[in-house]
Amino acid sequence: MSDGIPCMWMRGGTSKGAYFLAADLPADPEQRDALLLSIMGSPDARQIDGIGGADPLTSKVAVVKPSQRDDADVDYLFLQVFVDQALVTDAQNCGNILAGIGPFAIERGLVEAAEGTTSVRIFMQNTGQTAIARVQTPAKQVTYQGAAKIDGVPGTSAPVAVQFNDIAGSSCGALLPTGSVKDCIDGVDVTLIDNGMPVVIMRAKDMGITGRESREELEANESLRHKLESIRLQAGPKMNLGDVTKKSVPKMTMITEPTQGGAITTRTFIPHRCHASIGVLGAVSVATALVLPGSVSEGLAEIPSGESKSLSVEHPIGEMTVILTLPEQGEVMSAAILRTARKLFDGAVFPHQYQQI
Ligand code: NQM
Repeated sequence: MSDGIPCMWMRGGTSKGAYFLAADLPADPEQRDALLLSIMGSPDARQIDGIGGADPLTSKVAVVKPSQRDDADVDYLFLQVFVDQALVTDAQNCGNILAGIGPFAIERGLVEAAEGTTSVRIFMQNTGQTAIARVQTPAKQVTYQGAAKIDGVPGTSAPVAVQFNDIAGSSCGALLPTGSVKDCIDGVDVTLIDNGMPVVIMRAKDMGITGRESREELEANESLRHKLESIRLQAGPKMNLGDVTKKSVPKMTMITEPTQGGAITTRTFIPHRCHASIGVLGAVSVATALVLPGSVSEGLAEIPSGESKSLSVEHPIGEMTVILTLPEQGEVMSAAILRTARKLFDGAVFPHQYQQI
């Protein structure tokens, strides 16, 4: 402990987190979670005594190890460390932190770099599915420099293309866990969907907002937050997620017509803070709902034609493009997104003390 714990601090997409090798953390989940709370500085709204950034989007952890599976190179476990509660949850996946897994695995010697581009097959332990990340490795070294731009991150970086196959029902067991494309909770029409992330989708106007408000404006809207939480707590069991009181799923996305030439405009609570943009797998689930006849997006979304659909999901600070391939009507076979990642710091982290949870 006096030497600290090896840790790489990385930006993955529009999130930031601590990346660890599984071998460097306690194997016992309770001890591990207590250690991670201490490392991040939780529970404390400012996370002042830890490395967390006082926001759910910067209080994230990736635990990585070599995979024993034939279809994967590494296993990735995502852990959300709550900021102001002594809670660590593995009940959700994270597609943004996922963007840093390929570079991290190569840098730590778990995957050998190829000349040019290295494909890293990642088993996502949280949901039991795999993703393929394509990492730029000129001269067999990871590079973070490049021309790719994603909204929510200033400047440009090397692209990390991430492809997901077969992520429907990742946490809920089915793409539409209630068997229906539209349900009604508290008098509000909802589409309950899971294509990589459990999401409750509602029309913004049904929630009494325009859907174009800023993150700050929405977070200040107490009555909206109350309505969202009531719907979320009822949606959890319907989505086979059980009691979601202490879980960070399902995500709550309110939609309205696109304003920047995209497919839809979104505002998402994750679930108690409003997302600065939108999560990766959250966006994949929302994009998927857009192509399902009868979902709450009907009449709002702009859908391009063709088998491979590029769907721009607008969010408070730009957009995220999701490419869906639908070989058969209504059946989404694969999803792909473009992300970037960057190593920010590599060293050792010194937890203050283990906290009891
Ligand atoms: O949906 C935030 C993020 C995420 C999750 C959240 C994510 C995803 O932006 O795959 O990336 O929804 O809690 O990192």
